Amino acid sequence: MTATRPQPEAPATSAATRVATFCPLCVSRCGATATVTDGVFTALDPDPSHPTGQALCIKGKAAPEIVAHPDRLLHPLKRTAPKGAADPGWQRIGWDEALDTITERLLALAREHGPESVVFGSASPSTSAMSDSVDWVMRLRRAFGSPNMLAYMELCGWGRYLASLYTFGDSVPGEQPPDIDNAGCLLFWGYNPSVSRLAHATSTTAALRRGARLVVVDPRRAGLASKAHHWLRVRPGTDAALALALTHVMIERGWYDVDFVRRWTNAPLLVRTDTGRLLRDEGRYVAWEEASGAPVAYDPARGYAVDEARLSLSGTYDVGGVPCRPAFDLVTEQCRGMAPDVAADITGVPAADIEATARTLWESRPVAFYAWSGLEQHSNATQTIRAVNQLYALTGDFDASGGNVKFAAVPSNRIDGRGTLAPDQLAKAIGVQERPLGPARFEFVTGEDFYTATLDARPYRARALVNFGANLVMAHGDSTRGRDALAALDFMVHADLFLNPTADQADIVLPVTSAFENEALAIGFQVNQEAQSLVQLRRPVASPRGESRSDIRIVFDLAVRLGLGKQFWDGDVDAGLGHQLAPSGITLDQLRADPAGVRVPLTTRHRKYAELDDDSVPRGFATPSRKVELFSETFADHGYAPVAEFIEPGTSPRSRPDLTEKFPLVLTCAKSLWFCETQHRNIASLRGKMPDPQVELHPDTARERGIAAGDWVRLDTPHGSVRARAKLSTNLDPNVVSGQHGWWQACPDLDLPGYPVTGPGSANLNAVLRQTPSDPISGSSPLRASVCDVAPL
Ligand SMILES: Nc1nc2c(c(=O)[nH]1)N[C@H]1C(S)=C(S)[C@@H](COP(=O)(O)OP(=O)(O)OC[C@H]3O[C@@H](n4cnc5c(=O)[nH]c(N)nc54)[C@H](O)[C@@H]3O)O[C@H]1N2
Ligand SMILES: Nc1nc2c(c(=O)[nH]1)N[C@H]1C(S)=C(S)[C@@H](COP(=O)(O)OP(=O)(O)OC[C@H]3O[C@@H](n4cnc5c(=O)[nH]c(N)nc54)[C@H](O)[C@@H]3O)O[C@H]1N2
Ligand code: SF4
Ligand SMILES: [Mo]
Repeated sequence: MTATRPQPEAPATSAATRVATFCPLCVSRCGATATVTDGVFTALDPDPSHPTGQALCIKGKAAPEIVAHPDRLLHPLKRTAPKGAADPGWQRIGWDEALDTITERLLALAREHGPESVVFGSASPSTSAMSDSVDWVMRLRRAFGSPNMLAYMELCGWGRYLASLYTFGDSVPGEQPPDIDNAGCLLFWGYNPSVSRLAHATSTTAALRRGARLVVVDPRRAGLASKAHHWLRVRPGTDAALALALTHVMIERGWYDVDFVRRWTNAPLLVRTDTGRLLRDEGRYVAWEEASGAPVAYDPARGYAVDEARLSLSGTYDVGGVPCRPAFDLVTEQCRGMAPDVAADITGVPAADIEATARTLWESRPVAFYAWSGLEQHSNATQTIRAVNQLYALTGDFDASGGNVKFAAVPSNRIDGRGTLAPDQLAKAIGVQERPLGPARFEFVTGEDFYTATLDARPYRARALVNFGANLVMAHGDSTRGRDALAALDFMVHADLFLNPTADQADIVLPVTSAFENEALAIGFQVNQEAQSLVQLRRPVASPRGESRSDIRIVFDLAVRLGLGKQFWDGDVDAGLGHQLAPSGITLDQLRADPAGVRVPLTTRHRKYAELDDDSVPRGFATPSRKVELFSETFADHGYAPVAEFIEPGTSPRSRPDLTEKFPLVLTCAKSLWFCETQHRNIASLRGKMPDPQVELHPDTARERGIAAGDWVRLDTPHGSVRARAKLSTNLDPNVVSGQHGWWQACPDLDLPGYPVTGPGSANLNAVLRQTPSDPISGSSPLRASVCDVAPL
C-alpha cells in the first residue's frame, strides 16, 4: 500500500546509501542506520555500534512510512472559518504571510497585554522529535518575555526533574539515570521501558543475564515485570504507602546505609516538637551528639563540629526547654504507621512481599531506580515521589557506581536561556501563586491552569498560544474544556507534521519537517557514560516534504521577525549550534563529515557530593541544608508535610465511597508499544498491530458483566463513557482496569475508523477523565487513579 504512494523528493543518489543516524521519535533515541535507495529514505535499522543502537522498535522501523505519509502537512495554512466551527476552512498561504501574521499578532498582544499573555507550547520531547529543538523554543519564549511554557511538566516531567530537587537538589532519575550496567538491583516504579524506552529495556535484559535483581512496581504485569524477582501489584495511586512500608522494614531491620543517612542526609537535624520546624541556633541548624549528650551546630557552609558518626538519629532531647527530635525520628514514626500489614490493606501488595522486597533491595545493592508515568499522574504525585526518593536515599547508592549516576557530560553552552527572565516576569508565571513550589516556579504552566487562564482570566487572560506539535486537547484530561479554551484564545499558531484535534483550533498552521528531513544536534544520549560521551549531528536522509521547515528554522525565523535576532545569531542556525558546541571543541563541519558522531573521552566521577569545595568543605547537595532533605523545611514553609506521607488518591473507592455503587472499579492507563501517545494511528504498519482502542480487565470482572475477550465495551466514568475493546488479563487485580488514551485518528489505508474527540462514539479516555482534584503541590492531574465501570456495548 505504502509503495504506491507518491514519494518525497530526495537528494539524487545512484543506489542504496547507508547513513549513520538515530531515531528521535521517542525518548529512547535509538542509534540507527538509515537506508536511502535511489534518493528515497527506505529503511531504518538498528546500529549496534551506537550506544543506544541495540534494537529499534516497530515505530522506528516505520519511520519511512511516517515521512512519506500522504496526510503530511505540506504548506502553511490559515483558518477562514470561525473558531469552534466543525471545519476550520483551511486556506493555503505562503511562509511570508504566515510568519508576518504571527509576528504582527504576537507583538500587538505583548504591547497591549504583556508578553506573559502569550503561552508557548511543545509536544513532549519524550514522544516526539521536539528533543531536537525544545531548548530553542524555550530560548524564544524567554527572549519574548513569557514565563509560561506548556509542556506536560505536571504529567511526566515533575517527578523525574523537579520534585526530586526538593529531596536531592538534583533531577533524579531524569538527569541522574540508573547505572544499569553496574547495578546489583534495578527498581522500576511505574515505568515500563519495554514499551517506553527501548535502550533501557535492552540494557536491563543484559543486566538480568549477568545476575542483577529486578523489582517492578506496577498494577499490570507488563514488559519486564514478567522477569522481575519481585513484581509488586500496587493499587493505582497508593505507591507512597508501599514506599513507606518498604522503608519501614528497611529501618526496622537495619537494612539501610546508616552512615550515608548520618553524613549526607538531614536526618540528624533536630525538629522542634512545639513548632514542627527545624531548630535554629543563631541561624545554624542543630543536631544532637549522643556521647556528650549535647547539641551540636550544623552550618551548611562548614559542616558539623563533630564527627557525624556521633549524631543521634532517634529520641527526644531537651534543648533550652524545647523538646526536639532528630528528623529521622519523624521519618521512622511516619513509616512505622505504614507497617507492611497496614500497607497491604491499602495497596493490595501482600505484607510478605513487602518484607522480601526490602531484603532484596538491601542484599543486592547497589540499587538503581527509575520512576515514571505510573507515579506522575496522580493527585498525590509529589508526596509519592518524595516517599520513593526517601527510600532510595536510604540505600546510600546515590551517585555510586551501579546506583543513580550523573555521568560526565560533554561540555556545551546552555541555549535555553534559563536564568534570563526578570524576577517580575517570573512572578507572573500562571499558577505560581496557587502552587509556589510547583512547575510554575520553573516556568511551566499546567494544562488546567492554562485552561483557567484562557477561559476565566485567572490570574489573567492567556491570549495566545504558540504551539510546537502538542496535542493538548487529546493529552490533557477534560478534552471539551481544552477545546473551549483553545477556541477562546485571541490567536493560536500550531506547528506540526500532521493536523490533529488541537491544530483544529489554530489560526495559523505551520508544516514541519520530519526528523529525517532535517539536521539535529544531540550532545549525549544519557543512558550510560558511553552514550553521554557521544556527540552526533543527525543528517537529513530525505528532502523536506512540500514547503515544510524544521522547528529550529521556524524558531530562528520568528525570532528575527520579532526583533529578537540578536539572541538568535541574526537567524543563522549554524552559528547557534556552533555556539552550543563551542566548549566541546567539536565543530559542525567535523560532525557533518562523520554522521556517526564524535566520541569524547570522559570519565565518570562517583559520589561527587563528597568532593571538596574551595573552602575544603564537601560540596554536598544543592538543597538549603546541603544534605539530602528527608525533612523539607521548604515544604513546611509552604504548609505542606515536610516528611513524605501517603494520601489516598482524590477519586478512589476509599476517598469517594459515594461513587462506589456506580463506579466500583479503579481506572488507570498505560502507553502503547505501537504508538507514541496520540500519534501514529494513521500509520498502517502500526495500526495493523493494534487496530482498536483497548481496555484491560480481569476475566472474572468481565464474566460478571457478560463481557468476552475482544468485545466492544463501554467504559463509564463519572464524566461520561467511551468505547474500547476488552482485553482480558489474569494478572490484573479484578478491581483494576487499565485503559489507553490517544484514540482519534483514522487509518484509511486499513479502512480503520477515527473517533470523535468527545461525545457519542468517542474512544478518547481523556474526554472522561479530569485534571482535578490535582496534586496540591504540583498540579499533577489524576489520570492514573480514578473510578469507572465497564459494560458490554
Ligand atoms: N490519559 C492519559 N493522558 C495522557 C497520558 C497518559 O498516560 N494517560 N500521558 C501524558 C503524557 S506523559 C504526555 S507527554 C502527553 C503527550 O502529549 P503530546 O506531547 O502532545 O504528544 P502527542 O499526543 O504524541 O502529540 C504530539 C504532536 O506533536 C507532533 N509532532 C511529532 N513530532 C514533532 C516534531 O518534531 N515537531 C513538531 N512541531 N511536532 C511534532 C505530532 O504529529 C503530534 O501532533 O500526554 C499526556 N496525556
Ligand atoms: N511506545 C511508546 N513509548 C513512549 C511513549 C508512548 O506513548 N509510546 N510515550 C513517551 C512518554 S511522553 C513518556 S512520559 C514515557 C512514559 O513511559 P512509562 O512511564 O514507562 O509509561 P506508561 O506505560 O504510561 O507507565 C508505566 C507503567 O505505569 C503503570 N502504572 C499505571 N498506574 C500506576 C500506579 O498508580 N502506580 C504504579 N506504580 N504504576 C502505575 C502502568 O501499568 C505502566 O506499565 O514513554 C515515552 N515513550
Ligand atoms: S524506541 Fe522506537 S520510536 Fe523510540 S527512538 Fe527507539 S526506535 Fe525510535
Ligand atoms: Mo510524557
